[in-house]
Amino acid sequence: MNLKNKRFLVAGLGKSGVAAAELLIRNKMSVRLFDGNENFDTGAFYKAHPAWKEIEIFLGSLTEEEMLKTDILVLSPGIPTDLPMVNDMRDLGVSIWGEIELAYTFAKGSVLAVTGTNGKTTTTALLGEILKNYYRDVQVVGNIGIPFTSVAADTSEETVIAAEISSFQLETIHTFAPKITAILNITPDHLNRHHTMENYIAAKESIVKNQTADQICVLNYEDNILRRFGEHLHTKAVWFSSVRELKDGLFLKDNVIYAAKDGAAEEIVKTEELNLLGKHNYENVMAAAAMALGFGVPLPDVREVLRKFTAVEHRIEYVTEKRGVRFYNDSKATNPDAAIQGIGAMNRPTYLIGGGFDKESSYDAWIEAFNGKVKELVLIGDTREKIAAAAKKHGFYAVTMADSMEEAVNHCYLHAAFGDAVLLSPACASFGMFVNYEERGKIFKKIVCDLEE
Ligand code: UMA
Repeated sequence: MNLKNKRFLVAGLGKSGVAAAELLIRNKMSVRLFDGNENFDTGAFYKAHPAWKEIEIFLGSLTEEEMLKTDILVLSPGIPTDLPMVNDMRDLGVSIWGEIELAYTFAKGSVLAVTGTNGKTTTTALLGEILKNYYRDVQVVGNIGIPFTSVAADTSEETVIAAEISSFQLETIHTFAPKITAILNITPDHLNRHHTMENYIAAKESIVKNQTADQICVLNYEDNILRRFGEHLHTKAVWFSSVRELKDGLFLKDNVIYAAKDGAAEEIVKTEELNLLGKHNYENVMAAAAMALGFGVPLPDVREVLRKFTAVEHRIEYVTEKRGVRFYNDSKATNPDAAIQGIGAMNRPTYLIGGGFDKESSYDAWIEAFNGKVKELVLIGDTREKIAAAAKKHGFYAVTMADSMEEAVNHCYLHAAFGDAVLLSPACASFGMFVNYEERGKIFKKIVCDLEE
């Protein structure tokens, strides 16, 4: 598409919007900015971007006249695609692009893209490390926290890009065509945004839509949704399984991860050689390895990085041990399914800190997964009553309410015995109490580190 005379409006002035605007400005495009927050501090924004003084910023809403001055609306991932303003602009013939689509249009090189409900950050980070160990020019971008647009202008045909792509970002792709994709798992999440599970699944599965028949999509054989999806896939499915031996694909058996081709299996790595814990992490390892191998990284080079890689911050991250109590930060568990993996990875009696912003999730499966491991559930945030009621329903009564993270951590430390674990694995978003899950995790770690020995 010739973008020469297109007029862009970038909506959302967080990380993605700023990076998208920067890319457009660098390419001398016509750009205006918008944020739905009427109280957005434009003074501070212009101060942080002195060269953008001439660029108009609209706040709160847009008149039809302003909408008509736009050819392409670049949406930040956090902005729902069915907002009245977005619908109106679509009806007026404005193209709706996500920040990922914009980045892809300007970027060169090969994209390897990871999506899924849980595990995408670990898998993308690991894939990025494997690629960096083998290729000269590698970028790791996307939902992991680095907008794709922030690196797009620095890419060349040789650049290899590992991209973590969320369902929000997939809703607004058009030509985005990764060479290799992976969908790790699909379980209910973000239903407040996507409204139905069908919409959420469709968003995730659309990651393959521009792939060609000879390109690879890595899929989890043990995920029922993905198994069905893989049967009708127009690209090549490469399966991984943490449960059964596969004739073709990657699998975990007797604590060893293998890669199999036509029934002949070759060892990739033993789980004891990894610095990652839990079955879900072995699945992440298999997905990252399958993507790298599929892209052409030789097995010994993949293996070398697998043995070195350590956990991603906020994902079942070991913090410290105090008086024999081990603390783990799993703040990234922003939904019940991720939190099920968090508690699943614990091998000690656990004080579990949960709760936060309500994404209309059901907490039943999470509570069922406690499996006798949880000594006490300490709840914070808006969802605490709802979770407590679900716990009661499942016969789990050891529930305590806390008004802050500090109160929750102190309570756990006071009651935990030598050999116990304290796990922050909220099963909820951080919104309302913290800026994001990273801040929640950092505050948790700071409180833990400040505890008296
Ligand atoms: N805004 C509006 N209207 C709205 C909603 C938001 O104008 O209806 C404005 C806000 O006022 C704010 C800006 O949009 O000024 C924020 O934009 P954003 O929410 O898209 O956040 P970014 O800072 O651009 O971060 C986004 C991703 N955020 C979301 O998807 C919510 C980050 O993922 C990502 O790391 C970053 O782009 C870089 O690519 C975070 C996330 O929570 C980690 N992702 C979800 C998840 O992992 O579960 C999908």
